[in-house]
Amino acid sequence: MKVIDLRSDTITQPTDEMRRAMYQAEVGDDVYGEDPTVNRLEQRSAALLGTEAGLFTVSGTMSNLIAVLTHTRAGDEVIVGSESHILWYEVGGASALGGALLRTVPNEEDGSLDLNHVEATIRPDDLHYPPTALLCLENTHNRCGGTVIAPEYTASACDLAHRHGLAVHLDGARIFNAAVALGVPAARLASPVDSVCYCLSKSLSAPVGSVLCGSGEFIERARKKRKMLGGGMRQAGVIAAAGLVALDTMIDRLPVDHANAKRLATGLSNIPGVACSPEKAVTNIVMFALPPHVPPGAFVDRLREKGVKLAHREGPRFRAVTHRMVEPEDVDRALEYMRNVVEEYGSGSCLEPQAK
Ligand code: TLP
Repeated sequence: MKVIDLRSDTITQPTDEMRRAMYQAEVGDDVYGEDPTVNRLEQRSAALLGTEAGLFTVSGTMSNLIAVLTHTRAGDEVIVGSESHILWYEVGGASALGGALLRTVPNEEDGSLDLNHVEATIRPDDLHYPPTALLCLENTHNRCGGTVIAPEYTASACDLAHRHGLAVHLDGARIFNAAVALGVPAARLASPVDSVCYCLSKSLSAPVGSVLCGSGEFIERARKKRKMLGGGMRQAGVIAAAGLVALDTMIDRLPVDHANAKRLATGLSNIPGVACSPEKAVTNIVMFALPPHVPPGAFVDRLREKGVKLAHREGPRFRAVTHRMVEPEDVDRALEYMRNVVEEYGSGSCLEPQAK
């Protein structure tokens, strides 16, 4: 029986075409700038995001960390959303390795930050204060449920930040999902920011990698930070080749994942007691909450026994992510199992599954 893995789009595996390209990749030592396949991926990425240059990195986490290290000095303050990936899931690297103070502004439901709140958070010039140097945005927004922020918002946020002398970094791990959902080129979402990264190994299905993009001068400095972190990868064309195939073949199919997420969210909203808003599932991430009487751990275990893997968030909250390896019939099967497990726990009168 096929395992339906809804934990993340990071679990997607390379296609045959990617594996062939990896085998045939022309390579060189990328630390000398001599890997033609990496160079092509970096140039292609920069062109897609409308920037001057790109830098191939190991992961989204490394791209975000390099961005923080390049934009700031130790002791600078960085404004991030309260639900941002940088804050929650990057092991505090910006602080531990970059000496950055992460200052949070609450994320709005759509993943944006209230710009009045951002402005009030920027430190004035005062002997006692650390300088605020960077604002980080995220699009699509992971913890907000794959939500998208419009180019107009990003432009206003950048205007504000630049007026106060801050740089702006966009964590665009899933920026192509956002671009497809909004019907705009990814370059439009990235054009006002000072740096942007996207991931090849999520909904684009490549096995490894992320690309950080920005001005030529920024990327030159970022390249040195990557080397400092041990991220100089030598014959990295072997993995960059899969990234190039991902850009050629995976962006146009993202609407399929979005339709599957909508199908899943709609089905979940029809299970009595489950809280899910289909209108919020605009890309490939679905957030939902179980009724209070269904124990989250048992829910995960029961579904796993049936071949469905899910990511538990906090309390009753769950995340399900659609991707290339999930078909509409998988969504329907997962929904059927989820409904069965919720129904086994009855309507909340007891904590154990009711006997059949
Ligand atoms: N997110 C992963 C986990 O770390 C939670 C996932 O399964 O969604 N920015 C954003 C918005 C991300 O969602 C992720 C990955 C990253 C950065 C980091 O990318 P990697 O995992 O390549 O370091």
